[in-house]
Amino acid sequence: MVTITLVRGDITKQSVDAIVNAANSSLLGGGGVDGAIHRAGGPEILDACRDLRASHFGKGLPTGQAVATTAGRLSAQWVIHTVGPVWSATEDRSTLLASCYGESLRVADELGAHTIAFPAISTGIYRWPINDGARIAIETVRSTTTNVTEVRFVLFDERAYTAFETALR
Ligand code: AR6
Repeated sequence: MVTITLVRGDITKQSVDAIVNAANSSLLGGGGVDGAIHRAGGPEILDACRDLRASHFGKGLPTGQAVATTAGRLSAQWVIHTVGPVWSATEDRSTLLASCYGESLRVADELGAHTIAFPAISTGIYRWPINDGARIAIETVRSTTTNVTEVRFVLFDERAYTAFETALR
């Protein structure tokens, strides 16, 4: 059974087997949690991402999918990059957001990762409303069959932490 834990803080500081990055399709870095992970993990992560672009993901990583690289200098062993959907008021993209969590857990299982830390995917630069983003995250993890034993949500601010606390109840 998977245990869900909530932590307020910086995902790059977590000691877990795998850290999930809220990336973009280019896999070549960006702001938010993506920028923080590349800064803290160092150039090895970007090198691995460039290799992925040169091989399997020539057109980039599609929204809702996930792929792993080294975690460079981070204490985690792997970074699992996933691309969340940009929030849309006119189109329901929640299946894609759920897919980010489900696919990341599938990749974690492939790697043999037992502990994994997620940020609140899409709820920053991609503007997904935090309460709905938290609900989708918790529901998806709860309904996914996985060998992962701990899923840790690392929430950057009080508002995100409260949203996840509410979704967990
Ligand atoms: N640790 C944990 N959570 C964080 C951290 C951190 N160090 N930094 C920010 N957050 P975002 P998105 C929270 O914008 O919405 C990038 O440019 C933040 O408060 O990082 O999926 C990518 O390259 C928010 O709750 O990701 C893409 O272009 C959550 O992490 C785009 O942003 C996600 O915010 C992806 O946008």
